[in-house]
Amino acid sequence: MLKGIIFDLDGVITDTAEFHFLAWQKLGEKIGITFDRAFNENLKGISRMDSLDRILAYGNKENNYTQAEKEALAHEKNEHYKQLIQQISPEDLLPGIASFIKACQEKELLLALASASKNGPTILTRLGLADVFEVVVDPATLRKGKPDPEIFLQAAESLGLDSSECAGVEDAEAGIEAINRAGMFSVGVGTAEAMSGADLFVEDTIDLNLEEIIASFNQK
Ligand code: B16
Ligand code: MG
Repeated sequence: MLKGIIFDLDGVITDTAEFHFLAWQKLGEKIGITFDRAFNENLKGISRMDSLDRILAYGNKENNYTQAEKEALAHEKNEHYKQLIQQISPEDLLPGIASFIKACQEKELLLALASASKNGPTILTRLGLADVFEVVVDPATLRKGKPDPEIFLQAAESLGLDSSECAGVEDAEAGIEAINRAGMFSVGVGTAEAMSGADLFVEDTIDLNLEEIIASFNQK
């Protein structure tokens, strides 16, 4: 029986990708690396330090910085990002998410957040969702990022549920792989091609339907 839903943040609950892009772009200007929104797609769901490594590799500067210098660069990006996310409000919830969460609460499902973002709690507060999730996994406690299942396994354990009682909702291919490897029912938001690994997919958050997810979950 479905007892818990574990949500990704960026791309599922709200769209922070543009803010990440603007903040990385500003850092890129300083270190002489230019990239566009298409490249930014490669950074979705990827941790801050892994994102920096990808940007440095893209600019052929992967050997130009010590670990301490890279940490300073990642910190600087995060300072830009923290400024930008101050403007987030409940209006920035993706379409249909408020009613989907309400439907989950009416069914008394337990809710968790499994985001790679260390800014997750701040963003939830800005969105007016601070009290909605029983569990918010702290990504600083994880050894491995998505597609490793660790973040979803930790979310289920903290909810007091077995993986088989949970569904995960993700917009990134690495996220769907993480949910599947955690032994959970995977719900994808995105194109049929990108979400081909998901047990169920919708093209847009507005199409998330709890009854449909429960029916499909029960058939699996
Ligand atoms: P932070 P998600 C991810 O969020 C973003 O998609 C990714 O672009 C970002 O680098 C990562 O969080 C870390 O974010 O720098 O705020 O710790 O999709 O896992 O909710
Ligand atoms: Mg995401």
